[in-house]
Amino acid sequence: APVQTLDSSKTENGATKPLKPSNDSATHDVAENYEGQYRFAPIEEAQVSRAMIKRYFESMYERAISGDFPAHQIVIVGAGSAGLSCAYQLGSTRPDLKITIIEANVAPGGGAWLGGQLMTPMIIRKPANRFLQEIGVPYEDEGAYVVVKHAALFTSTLLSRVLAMPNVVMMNATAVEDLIIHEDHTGQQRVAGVVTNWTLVALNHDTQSCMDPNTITCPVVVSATGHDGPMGAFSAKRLVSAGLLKELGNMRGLDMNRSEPAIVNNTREVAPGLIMAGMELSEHDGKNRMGPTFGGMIASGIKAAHEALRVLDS
Ligand code: AHZ
Repeated sequence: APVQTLDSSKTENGATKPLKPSNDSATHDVAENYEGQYRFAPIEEAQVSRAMIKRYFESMYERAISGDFPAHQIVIVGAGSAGLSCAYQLGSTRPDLKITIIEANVAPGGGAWLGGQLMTPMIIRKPANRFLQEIGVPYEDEGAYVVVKHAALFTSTLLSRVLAMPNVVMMNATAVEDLIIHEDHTGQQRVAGVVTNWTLVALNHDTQSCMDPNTITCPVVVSATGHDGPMGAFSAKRLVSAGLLKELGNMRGLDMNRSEPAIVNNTREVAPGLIMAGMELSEHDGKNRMGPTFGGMIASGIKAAHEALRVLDS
């Protein structure tokens, strides 16, 4: 029998046949065609291994260093709503830059897979809804704010837009466990990249002998690691222990009206070479939290992209 590949699910004009509920005739067609004769193209196990290894390690090799213009690199730490919004803004406006996202979790998205209290609708205050229009996420308009029917629709759309950009690389399941801090000729300390390890390794430093990390050098790092938690507020805490920040401001209580503009307006270069965005700033500066409303995260991510470009181009 002829080998059937997924291509045989194409119609005569080349379009993919949609999978519809089983009582639909199109599904019966597919089921009948594949009944007992569905075949995959042949493959060797080593091909699968090599296809992944080659691309992953080539990408690690290429991203280890920033490179000369036009290959400048910006590293974003944390793929929550703030980090991903920053990546979108940078990746779409500056295709000449290498944008590298390091995310500690297996699943990128941070806290943006749900609205609040594990409920699904996501609230975004105006005018940040313009970003939804730009990336193509539908919403219900409620006047001062809009509602996306499921937070996962926002996060999955933003992720797909970001990851489709040829200049973006994301390494998830990878933790930033330190910052590279260089001293310039005037004695000023400057963040010059990140120190990474597989997250599973980073979580096991206490149970094994020394497991040294890896590095990525770049002129600008954007840190968007969220508020304090097992991994969060990473750079803010490291700035304190490295002597670049006297003490953590510590996140303050919930006040939606104060917190969202405060986070956006204070998104900035908090130490030479380090831009901070999103809820990590609440720990750095001692600002209020906003709870389940995400416009501030989007706008902070976009502002972080502008700040990163300002530093890069200065
Ligand atoms: O896994 C973390 C998450 O995906 C990741 N991260 C943290 N530390 C890291 C490290 N290396 C690599 N050392 C790290 N990745 O950073 C991401 C942070 O996402 P988030 O959703 O927690 O933060 P955000 O600032 O993008 O969004 C905050 C959303 C919140 S919290 C809040 C409140 O508590 O009141 N309100 C809002 C809207």
